[in-house]
Amino acid sequence: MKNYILLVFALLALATAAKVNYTGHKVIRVTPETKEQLEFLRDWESSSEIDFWLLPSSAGRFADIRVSPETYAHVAAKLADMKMSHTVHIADVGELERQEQQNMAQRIAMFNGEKAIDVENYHTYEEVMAYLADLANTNPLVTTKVGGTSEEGRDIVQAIISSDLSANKPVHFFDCNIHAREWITGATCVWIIDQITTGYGSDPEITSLVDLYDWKFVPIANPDGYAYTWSTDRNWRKNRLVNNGSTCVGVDANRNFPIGFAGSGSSSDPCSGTYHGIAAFSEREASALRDLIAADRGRVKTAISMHSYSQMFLSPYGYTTDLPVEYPEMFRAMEIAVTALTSTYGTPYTYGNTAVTIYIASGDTTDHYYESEGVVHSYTIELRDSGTYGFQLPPDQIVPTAIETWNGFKAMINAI
Ligand code: 0X9
Ligand code: ZN
Repeated sequence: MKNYILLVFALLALATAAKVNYTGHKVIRVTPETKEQLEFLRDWESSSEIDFWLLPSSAGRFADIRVSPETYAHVAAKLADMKMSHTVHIADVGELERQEQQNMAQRIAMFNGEKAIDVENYHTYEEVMAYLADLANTNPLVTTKVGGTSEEGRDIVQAIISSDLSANKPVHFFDCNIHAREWITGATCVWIIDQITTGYGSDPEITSLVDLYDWKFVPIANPDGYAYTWSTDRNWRKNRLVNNGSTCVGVDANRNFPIGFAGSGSSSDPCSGTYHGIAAFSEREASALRDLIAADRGRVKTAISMHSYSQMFLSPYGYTTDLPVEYPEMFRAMEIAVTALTSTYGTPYTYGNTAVTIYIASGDTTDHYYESEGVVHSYTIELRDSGTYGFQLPPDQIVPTAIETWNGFKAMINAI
């Protein structure tokens, strides 16, 4: 018995030791004021392992950078060289992660088992998959479809909610958590799935939304990256591809789509957080989403990619500042969504064309859904918050985030 306890402790110690320790890591905020400073930050992001939590966007708008105790002095000196000052925005990322663990444990303790899973909490890949499998087994509205398999062998699963699959209704398509650390995105998708499936037949609004449309969600579009954020590195963004000829791991699947592939706002350096991969659709996550949305070609009414953080509603294009011909219609839809979202709890959102509102981002989902699949209402939403907690958004914000987001989507869908 004693040996067994020792073994458990040894394993626990090993597991903790194997986890990236963010104690003392800071998130610093820096605002480029000139074109040169902006270009410097963008080049730096695409040619290094420096972890940008918020990518540099435009002059006058801040970027967030995570720095370790070892790299802080070097980063600060480089910024000072470029005549940029910074503020410490998060003093200790490790402390945030500890709080997150504590908050999650508290919520588990509070869970009363009324629902299949505690949709008010964050969950592992396995838990989310078990939840979807259970829904498919018990709820006649729900089926699941495997869009592909990750490098490490995990299924990329789409949950389909339909009251009549043979009717080929218009589709609302969502991809969530393509960026591994953006936990609120998968949690919001799971909460919306729960709302729709439990509300059908009792909530008249939801009943009519299911009678009119098919609803399709990929709650964890990047399973390997997501699993890695639980096991090893809470702040991992990309997938877990072992890149040939580099010691750096991972491709940003949200730069691996063909529209503007390898263009500005994506990196050819495997060490960068925005590495685009060797070719468009080289990544299993990207080809899975390609195939899933192509299966519904001609009937996808809205396609929404869920990201965090920064509270923005963004339309194509990401790869060029040119505006799509339908931009006035997109703008109208975003305005309706954001008005409904913000009127829920007052959470402020900005919205508009991606390349203009934030930054040029080439080869992403939203441009592919619009340009290749012809989905006019194709958007990226950046959920809460605006940087207080960043990716470690406390679990007590899951439900309010999901409620406001869902209100925004419903208002938009009813208006287009
Ligand atoms: O850069 C990204 O991939 C997204 N932001 S994030 O901080 N979550 O990484 C934004 C992509 C926006 N692209 C389009 N709307 N086309
Ligand atoms: Zn993202």
